[in-house]
Amino acid sequence: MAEKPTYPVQLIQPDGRRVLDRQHAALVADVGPDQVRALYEDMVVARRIDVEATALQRQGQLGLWPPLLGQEAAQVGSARALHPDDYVFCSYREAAVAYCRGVRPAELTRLWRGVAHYCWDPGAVNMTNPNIVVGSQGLHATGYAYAAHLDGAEIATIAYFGDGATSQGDLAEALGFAASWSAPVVFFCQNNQWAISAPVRIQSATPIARRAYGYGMPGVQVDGNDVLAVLAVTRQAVARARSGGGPSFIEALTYRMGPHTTADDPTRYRAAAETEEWKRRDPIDRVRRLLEREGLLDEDWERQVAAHADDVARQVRTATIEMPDPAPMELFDHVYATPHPLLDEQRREYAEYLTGDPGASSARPEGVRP
Ligand SMILES: Cc1ncc(C[n+]2csc(CCOP(=O)(O)OP(=O)(O)O)c2C)c(N)n1
Ligand SMILES: [Mg+2]
Repeated sequence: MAEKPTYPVQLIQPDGRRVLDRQHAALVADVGPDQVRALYEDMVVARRIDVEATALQRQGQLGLWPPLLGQEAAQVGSARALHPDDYVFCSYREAAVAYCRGVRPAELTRLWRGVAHYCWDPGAVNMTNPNIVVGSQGLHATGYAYAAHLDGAEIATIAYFGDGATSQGDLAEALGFAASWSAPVVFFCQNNQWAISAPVRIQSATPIARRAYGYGMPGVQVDGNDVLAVLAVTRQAVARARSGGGPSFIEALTYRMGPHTTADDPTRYRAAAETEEWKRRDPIDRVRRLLEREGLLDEDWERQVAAHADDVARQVRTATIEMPDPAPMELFDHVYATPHPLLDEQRREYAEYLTGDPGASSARPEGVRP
Protein backbone atom coordinates (compact mmCIF):
# COMPACT_ATOMS: atom_id res chain seq x y z
CA MET A 1 0.00 0.00 0.00
CA ALA A 2 1.42 3.39 -0.98
CA GLU A 3 1.82 5.61 2.08
CA LYS A 4 0.72 9.21 2.00
CA PRO A 5 3.87 11.33 2.34
CA THR A 6 4.24 13.38 5.53
CA TYR A 7 5.26 17.00 5.06
CA PRO A 8 6.58 18.81 8.08
CA VAL A 9 4.85 22.11 8.84
CA GLN A 10 7.21 24.94 7.94
CA LEU A 11 6.77 28.72 8.08
CA ILE A 12 10.37 29.86 7.51
CA GLN A 13 12.57 28.30 4.84
CA PRO A 14 16.26 27.71 5.62
CA ASP A 15 17.14 30.78 3.52
CA GLY A 16 14.84 32.95 5.65
CA ARG A 17 11.95 33.29 3.22
CA ARG A 18 8.43 32.81 4.58
CA VAL A 19 6.45 29.76 3.50
CA LEU A 20 2.98 30.39 2.10
CA ASP A 21 0.93 28.27 4.49
CA ARG A 22 -2.10 30.33 5.41
CA GLN A 23 -3.53 27.75 7.79
CA HIS A 24 -0.48 27.65 10.07
CA ALA A 25 0.55 31.27 9.54
CA ALA A 26 -2.83 32.23 11.00
CA LEU A 27 -1.80 30.63 14.30
CA VAL A 28 1.07 33.11 14.63
CA ALA A 29 -0.57 36.09 12.94
CA ASP A 30 -0.03 38.16 16.11
CA VAL A 31 3.73 37.51 16.09
CA GLY A 32 5.08 40.78 14.72
CA PRO A 33 8.65 42.11 14.39
CA ASP A 34 9.18 42.58 18.14
CA GLN A 35 8.02 39.06 18.94
CA VAL A 36 10.18 37.49 16.22
CA ARG A 37 13.14 39.41 17.61
CA ALA A 38 12.28 38.19 21.11
CA LEU A 39 12.23 34.58 19.90
CA TYR A 40 15.60 35.14 18.23
CA GLU A 41 17.00 36.57 21.46
CA ASP A 42 15.72 33.60 23.48
CA MET A 43 17.48 31.23 21.11
CA VAL A 44 20.74 33.17 21.20
CA VAL A 45 20.66 33.20 25.01
CA ALA A 46 19.80 29.48 25.12
CA ARG A 47 22.78 28.65 22.91
CA ARG A 48 25.05 30.84 25.01
CA ILE A 49 23.92 29.06 28.20
CA ASP A 50 24.59 25.74 26.54
CA VAL A 51 28.06 26.72 25.35
CA GLU A 52 28.94 28.01 28.82
CA ALA A 53 27.69 24.89 30.59
CA THR A 54 29.62 22.67 28.16
CA ALA A 55 32.77 24.71 28.86
CA LEU A 56 32.15 24.42 32.61
CA GLN A 57 32.02 20.64 32.28
CA ARG A 58 35.26 20.61 30.27
CA GLN A 59 36.87 22.70 33.00
CA GLY A 60 35.87 20.21 35.70
CA GLN A 61 33.16 22.41 37.22
CA LEU A 62 30.25 20.16 36.18
CA GLY A 63 30.11 16.39 36.28
CA LEU A 64 28.02 16.18 33.12
CA TRP A 65 26.02 18.35 30.72
CA PRO A 66 23.54 17.28 28.02
CA PRO A 67 23.92 19.89 25.24
CA LEU A 68 20.87 21.26 23.43
CA LEU A 69 22.92 22.76 20.59
CA GLY A 70 20.76 22.73 17.44
CA GLN A 71 17.48 22.26 19.29
CA GLU A 72 16.91 25.90 20.25
CA ALA A 73 13.92 26.47 17.94
CA ALA A 74 12.15 23.29 19.01
CA GLN A 75 12.51 24.27 22.67
CA VAL A 76 11.95 28.02 22.53
CA GLY A 77 9.10 27.81 19.99
CA SER A 78 7.19 25.27 22.07
CA ALA A 79 7.92 26.84 25.47
CA ARG A 80 6.73 30.26 24.27
CA ALA A 81 3.39 28.69 23.30
CA LEU A 82 2.70 27.89 26.96
CA HIS A 83 0.99 29.92 29.67
CA PRO A 84 2.57 30.24 33.11
CA ASP A 85 -0.11 27.98 34.63
CA ASP A 86 0.51 25.17 32.13
CA TYR A 87 2.79 22.42 33.39
CA VAL A 88 5.96 21.03 31.79
CA PHE A 89 7.35 17.52 32.29
CA CYS A 90 10.80 17.34 30.71
CA SER A 91 13.73 15.04 30.05
CA TYR A 92 17.32 16.09 30.78
CA ARG A 93 17.93 18.23 27.67
CA GLU A 94 15.41 21.05 28.07
CA ALA A 95 17.54 23.86 29.51
CA ALA A 96 16.11 26.28 26.92
CA VAL A 97 12.57 25.39 27.97
CA ALA A 98 13.58 25.93 31.59
CA TYR A 99 15.05 29.32 30.74
CA CYS A 100 11.79 30.34 29.01
CA ARG A 101 9.78 29.12 32.01
CA GLY A 102 11.70 31.55 34.20
CA VAL A 103 14.23 29.26 35.83
CA ARG A 104 17.07 31.51 37.00
CA PRO A 105 20.38 30.99 35.16
CA ALA A 106 22.00 30.35 38.54
CA GLU A 107 19.80 27.26 39.02
CA LEU A 108 20.34 25.52 35.69
CA THR A 109 23.46 23.56 36.59
CA ARG A 110 22.95 22.54 40.24
CA LEU A 111 22.09 18.90 39.57
CA TRP A 112 24.82 18.59 36.92
CA ARG A 113 27.43 19.78 39.42
CA GLY A 114 26.35 16.94 41.66
CA VAL A 115 25.62 19.10 44.70
CA ALA A 116 21.87 18.36 44.84
CA HIS A 117 19.27 16.01 43.37
CA TYR A 118 17.45 18.93 41.79
CA CYS A 119 18.07 22.18 39.90
CA TRP A 120 15.05 24.39 40.66
CA ASP A 121 11.80 24.50 42.63
CA PRO A 122 9.25 22.89 40.25
CA GLY A 123 6.31 24.66 41.90
CA ALA A 124 7.83 28.08 41.20
CA VAL A 125 7.95 27.62 37.42
CA ASN A 126 5.48 24.76 36.78
CA MET A 127 8.21 22.58 35.34
CA THR A 128 9.74 19.38 36.68
CA ASN A 129 13.46 18.96 37.22
CA PRO A 130 15.71 17.19 34.69
CA ASN A 131 14.66 13.55 34.48
CA ILE A 132 17.10 10.88 33.34
CA VAL A 133 14.65 7.94 33.23
CA VAL A 134 13.92 7.93 29.50
CA GLY A 135 10.19 8.11 28.68
CA SER A 136 8.90 8.10 32.26
CA GLN A 137 7.78 11.73 32.08
CA GLY A 138 5.07 10.76 29.55
CA LEU A 139 3.29 8.91 32.34
CA HIS A 140 3.83 11.68 34.87
CA ALA A 141 2.46 14.27 32.45
CA THR A 142 -0.57 12.18 31.57
CA GLY A 143 -1.42 11.62 35.22
CA TYR A 144 -0.98 15.30 36.02
CA ALA A 145 -3.08 16.36 33.01
CA TYR A 146 -5.86 13.97 33.90
CA ALA A 147 -5.88 15.10 37.54
CA ALA A 148 -5.91 18.76 36.47
CA HIS A 149 -8.92 18.00 34.30
CA LEU A 150 -10.73 16.34 37.23
CA ASP A 151 -9.96 19.43 39.31
CA GLY A 152 -11.52 21.62 36.63
CA ALA A 153 -8.27 23.46 35.88
CA GLU A 154 -8.21 24.74 32.31
CA ILE A 155 -4.53 24.17 31.73
CA ALA A 156 -2.41 22.16 29.35
CA THR A 157 0.34 19.78 30.34
CA ILE A 158 3.23 19.10 28.00
CA ALA A 159 5.69 16.20 28.01
CA TYR A 160 9.06 16.64 26.28
CA PHE A 161 10.91 13.51 25.18
CA GLY A 162 13.19 12.28 22.42
CA ASP A 163 12.91 9.98 19.43
CA GLY A 164 14.53 7.14 21.38
CA ALA A 165 11.97 7.52 24.16
CA THR A 166 9.19 6.56 21.74
CA SER A 167 10.47 2.98 21.96
CA GLN A 168 9.87 2.89 25.72
CA GLY A 169 6.90 1.02 27.17
CA ASP A 170 6.22 3.93 29.51
CA LEU A 171 5.44 6.17 26.58
CA ALA A 172 3.21 3.60 24.90
CA GLU A 173 1.22 3.32 28.12
CA ALA A 174 1.00 7.09 28.45
CA LEU A 175 -0.22 7.56 24.86
CA GLY A 176 -2.82 4.81 25.23
CA PHE A 177 -4.13 6.15 28.53
CA ALA A 178 -4.14 9.79 27.42
CA ALA A 179 -6.11 9.01 24.25
CA SER A 180 -8.63 6.73 25.96
CA TRP A 181 -9.27 9.16 28.81
CA SER A 182 -8.96 12.37 26.79
CA ALA A 183 -6.21 13.68 29.08
CA PRO A 184 -5.29 17.28 28.15
CA VAL A 185 -1.64 16.55 27.45
CA VAL A 186 0.66 17.51 24.58
CA PHE A 187 3.30 14.91 23.69
CA PHE A 188 6.23 16.87 22.30
CA CYS A 189 8.85 14.65 20.68
CA GLN A 190 12.13 16.29 19.78
CA ASN A 191 13.28 13.96 17.06
CA ASN A 192 16.94 14.95 17.05
CA GLN A 193 17.77 11.92 14.87
CA TRP A 194 19.80 10.10 17.51
CA ALA A 195 19.34 8.27 20.81
CA ILE A 196 22.95 8.31 21.95
CA SER A 197 24.48 6.18 19.12
CA ALA A 198 21.20 4.67 17.84
CA PRO A 199 19.79 6.38 14.72
CA VAL A 200 16.08 7.18 14.58
CA ARG A 201 15.46 4.72 11.74
CA ILE A 202 15.74 1.84 14.20
CA GLN A 203 13.16 3.40 16.55
CA SER A 204 10.31 3.67 14.09
CA ALA A 205 9.49 2.22 10.68
CA THR A 206 7.12 5.11 10.00
CA PRO A 207 7.35 8.84 10.78
CA ILE A 208 6.96 9.02 14.54
CA ALA A 209 4.08 11.52 14.38
CA ARG A 210 2.00 9.03 12.42
CA ARG A 211 2.02 6.59 15.29
CA ALA A 212 -0.19 9.02 17.21
CA TYR A 213 -3.18 8.07 15.04
CA GLY A 214 -2.91 4.45 16.11
CA TYR A 215 -3.45 5.59 19.69
CA GLY A 216 -6.35 7.84 18.71
CA MET A 217 -4.93 11.36 18.77
CA PRO A 218 -3.80 13.82 16.09
CA GLY A 219 -0.12 13.83 15.25
CA VAL A 220 1.74 16.56 13.42
CA GLN A 221 5.26 16.67 12.08
CA VAL A 222 6.89 20.08 12.22
CA ASP A 223 10.22 21.49 11.08
CA GLY A 224 11.78 21.64 14.53
CA ASN A 225 14.44 24.11 13.36
CA ASP A 226 11.74 26.64 12.48
CA VAL A 227 10.76 28.55 15.58
CA LEU A 228 7.56 30.04 14.10
CA ALA A 229 6.27 26.69 12.85
CA VAL A 230 6.96 25.08 16.24
CA LEU A 231 5.20 27.96 18.00
CA ALA A 232 2.20 27.58 15.68
CA VAL A 233 1.66 23.83 16.06
CA THR A 234 2.29 23.91 19.83
CA ARG A 235 -0.24 26.73 20.27
CA GLN A 236 -2.76 24.62 18.40
CA ALA A 237 -2.13 21.53 20.54
CA VAL A 238 -2.13 23.49 23.79
CA ALA A 239 -5.41 25.22 22.88
CA ARG A 240 -6.94 21.85 22.08
CA ALA A 241 -5.86 20.49 25.45
CA ARG A 242 -7.16 23.51 27.37
CA SER A 243 -10.54 23.43 25.69
CA GLY A 244 -11.18 19.76 26.49
CA GLY A 245 -10.19 18.42 23.06
CA GLY A 246 -7.83 15.85 24.51
CA PRO A 247 -4.22 14.93 23.77
CA SER A 248 -2.08 15.70 20.72
CA PHE A 249 1.30 14.58 19.49
CA ILE A 250 3.97 16.79 17.91
CA GLU A 251 7.11 15.45 16.26
CA ALA A 252 9.66 18.26 15.88
CA LEU A 253 12.32 17.32 13.33
CA THR A 254 15.59 18.70 14.57
CA TYR A 255 19.19 17.66 15.10
CA ARG A 256 21.45 17.18 18.08
CA MET A 257 24.47 19.06 16.76
CA GLY A 258 26.69 18.17 19.70
CA PRO A 259 27.38 14.97 21.61
CA HIS A 260 24.63 13.13 23.52
CA THR A 261 26.25 14.40 26.70
CA THR A 262 29.71 15.68 27.49
CA ALA A 263 30.61 12.01 28.17
CA ASP A 264 29.93 11.03 24.54
CA ASP A 265 32.01 11.22 21.34
CA PRO A 266 29.66 11.26 18.33
CA THR A 267 32.51 11.00 15.81
CA ARG A 268 32.62 7.29 16.70
CA TYR A 269 29.20 6.57 15.23
CA ARG A 270 28.04 9.31 12.84
CA ALA A 271 29.39 10.87 9.68
CA ALA A 272 30.73 14.42 9.71
CA ALA A 273 28.84 15.05 6.44
CA GLU A 274 25.53 14.55 8.23
CA THR A 275 26.37 17.11 10.89
CA GLU A 276 27.55 19.54 8.19
CA GLU A 277 24.26 19.10 6.35
CA TRP A 278 22.28 20.01 9.46
CA LYS A 279 24.50 23.02 10.17
CA ARG A 280 23.03 24.50 7.00
CA ARG A 281 19.61 24.25 8.67
CA ASP A 282 20.76 25.99 11.88
CA PRO A 283 17.66 27.30 13.67
CA ILE A 284 19.25 30.58 14.78
CA ASP A 285 20.71 31.41 11.36
CA ARG A 286 17.27 30.87 9.87
CA VAL A 287 15.57 33.55 11.98
CA ARG A 288 18.52 35.85 11.44
CA ARG A 289 18.06 35.53 7.67
CA LEU A 290 14.34 36.22 8.05
CA LEU A 291 15.05 39.35 10.10
CA GLU A 292 17.64 40.45 7.55
CA ARG A 293 15.25 39.96 4.62
CA GLU A 294 12.52 41.88 6.40
CA GLY A 295 14.82 44.74 7.39
CA LEU A 296 14.58 44.03 11.11
CA LEU A 297 18.24 43.50 11.90
CA ASP A 298 20.49 46.27 13.10
CA GLU A 299 23.95 46.10 14.55
CA ASP A 300 23.15 47.91 17.78
CA TRP A 301 20.37 45.52 18.61
CA GLU A 302 22.53 42.51 17.74
CA ARG A 303 25.22 43.80 20.08
CA GLN A 304 22.63 44.16 22.86
CA VAL A 305 21.45 40.59 22.32
CA ALA A 306 25.02 39.30 22.50
CA ALA A 307 25.68 41.33 25.65
CA HIS A 308 22.52 39.98 27.28
CA ALA A 309 23.54 36.41 26.38
CA ASP A 310 27.03 36.98 27.82
CA ASP A 311 25.52 38.34 31.00
CA VAL A 312 23.28 35.27 31.44
CA ALA A 313 26.29 33.00 30.77
CA ARG A 314 28.25 34.90 33.43
CA GLN A 315 25.46 34.25 35.93
CA VAL A 316 25.54 30.53 35.08
CA ARG A 317 29.33 30.41 35.52
CA THR A 318 29.53 32.39 38.75
CA ALA A 319 26.67 30.50 40.40
CA THR A 320 28.08 27.13 39.37
CA ILE A 321 31.53 27.78 40.75
CA GLU A 322 30.16 29.24 43.97
CA MET A 323 27.71 26.40 44.72
CA PRO A 324 28.63 25.02 48.14
CA ASP A 325 29.31 21.31 48.46
CA PRO A 326 26.60 19.61 50.51
CA ALA A 327 27.49 18.21 53.93
CA PRO A 328 28.14 14.45 53.53
CA MET A 329 25.36 13.56 55.95
CA GLU A 330 22.79 15.23 53.67
CA LEU A 331 23.10 12.13 51.49
CA PHE A 332 20.53 10.48 53.73
CA ASP A 333 18.01 13.32 53.67
CA HIS A 334 14.94 13.16 51.43
CA VAL A 335 15.40 9.46 50.60
CA TYR A 336 12.17 8.53 52.36
CA ALA A 337 9.44 10.79 53.69
CA THR A 338 9.18 8.78 56.91
CA PRO A 339 11.86 7.18 59.12
CA HIS A 340 13.34 3.95 57.78
CA PRO A 341 15.28 1.58 60.11
CA LEU A 342 17.80 0.39 57.52
CA LEU A 343 18.56 3.92 56.40
CA ASP A 344 18.88 5.06 60.03
CA GLU A 345 21.43 2.29 60.59
CA GLN A 346 23.40 3.33 57.52
CA ARG A 347 23.31 6.97 58.63
CA ARG A 348 24.72 6.00 62.03
CA GLU A 349 27.41 3.85 60.46
CA TYR A 350 28.44 6.56 58.01
CA ALA A 351 28.62 9.16 60.79
CA GLU A 352 30.93 6.84 62.70
CA TYR A 353 33.05 6.37 59.59
CA LEU A 354 33.33 10.12 59.07
CA THR A 355 34.35 10.72 62.66
CA GLY A 356 37.06 8.06 62.31
CA ASP A 357 35.70 5.52 64.72
CA PRO A 358 37.85 2.41 63.94
CA GLY A 359 35.95 -0.55 62.50
CA ALA A 360 32.82 1.43 61.90
CA SER A 361 33.22 1.51 58.11
CA SER A 362 33.38 -2.28 57.75
CA ALA A 363 30.39 -2.94 59.99
CA ARG A 364 27.43 -3.71 57.81
CA PRO A 365 23.83 -3.61 58.99
CA GLU A 366 22.02 -6.92 58.82
CA GLY A 367 20.63 -7.74 55.38
CA VAL A 368 22.93 -5.36 53.47
CA ARG A 369 25.32 -7.10 51.11
CA PRO A 370 28.45 -5.52 49.65
C1 LIG B 1 14.76 3.88 31.04
C2 LIG B 1 16.13 4.26 30.53
N1 LIG B 1 16.74 3.46 29.65
C3 LIG B 1 17.97 3.81 29.16
C4 LIG B 1 18.59 4.95 29.58
C5 LIG B 1 19.95 5.34 29.02
N2 LIG B 1 19.77 6.46 28.09
C6 LIG B 1 19.97 7.73 28.49
S1 LIG B 1 19.63 8.81 27.28
C7 LIG B 1 19.25 7.61 26.19
C8 LIG B 1 18.86 7.94 24.78
C9 LIG B 1 17.59 8.73 24.69
O1 LIG B 1 17.41 9.19 23.38
P1 LIG B 1 16.23 10.14 22.97
O2 LIG B 1 14.97 9.69 23.62
O3 LIG B 1 16.24 10.23 21.50
O4 LIG B 1 16.60 11.55 23.62
P2 LIG B 1 17.87 12.50 23.33
O5 LIG B 1 18.95 12.06 24.27
O6 LIG B 1 18.25 12.31 21.91
O7 LIG B 1 17.41 13.87 23.63
C10 LIG B 1 19.38 6.36 26.78
C11 LIG B 1 19.12 5.07 26.10
C12 LIG B 1 17.92 5.75 30.53
N3 LIG B 1 18.45 6.88 30.99
N4 LIG B 1 16.67 5.41 30.97
MG1 LIG C 1 17.08 11.68 20.29
